[in-house]
Amino acid sequence: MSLSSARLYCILDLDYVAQTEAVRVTSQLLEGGADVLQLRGKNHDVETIRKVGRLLLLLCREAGVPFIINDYPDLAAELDADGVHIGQDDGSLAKARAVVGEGKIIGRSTHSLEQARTALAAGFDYIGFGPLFPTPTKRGRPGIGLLNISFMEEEIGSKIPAFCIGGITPATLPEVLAAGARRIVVVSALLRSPDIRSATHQFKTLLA
Ligand code: 3NM
Repeated sequence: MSLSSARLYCILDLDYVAQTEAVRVTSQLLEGGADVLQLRGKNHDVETIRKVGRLLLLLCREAGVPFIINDYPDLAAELDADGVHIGQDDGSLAKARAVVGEGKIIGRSTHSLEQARTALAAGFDYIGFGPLFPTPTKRGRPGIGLLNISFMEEEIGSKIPAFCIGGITPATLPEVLAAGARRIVVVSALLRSPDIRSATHQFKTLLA
C-alpha cells in the first residue's frame, strides 16, 4: 500500500492501548485493512515509543503498510520508519526533512483551510485536516466542521493525500463522506471497539 492510494489511516494511540497490547491491536488493525499505521504516545516517554515502535514496524513491513511515528523525527530516523507526523508547533518541514532524510514521508496536522494550503505549499507529503468534530482523543479543540472539506479536497487533496480526522465514527462517517472527504484517520472508534479487526474492515468497506 502506498500513501497515494491510502484511504484509511489508523493510529495506535498508547493512551487507548496498553503497551503490552500494542502488537495484538496493531495486527487487528492491519488485518482489518489499515492502509497506514501511526504510533502515537503523547503521554509516554520516548523509550516506550521506541520499544513499541520497533515491534510495530516489523508488523507493518510484513503487511506492506507505511509506518509513521508521531512527533519524533529523530526516532523515526533511528528506527528507519517510513515517516513522521508533526503538528503545527513542531517546526518546519525542512527541519524534519534534515533529520529523516529524502524519501521518507512527512505529514502535518492542519486545522483550517489556510493551514492546509500552507502545508501544501511548504511541500509536506500529506496532511491531516481536523478535528472535524470535538474528540476525546485531542481534548480542548473545537470541531472545525464539514463545510471546508470539499474546498480542501479540491485545492489540496487533489495534489497530496489529505486525511480528514477527529470524531469520525461509523455514525459520523456518512456525513463526512457526503461532505467530500476521500481519506480518513480513525482512532477511538477503532481502538475502543470490542472487535477491532471487523470495525476496521467496516470502515474500509464504507470507504471503498
Ligand atoms: N489529531 P479520534 S484530531 C490525533 O485535528 C488527532 O489534528 C487531530 O481521534 C487533528 O478518531 C485527533 O478518536 C484525534 O477522534 C482523532
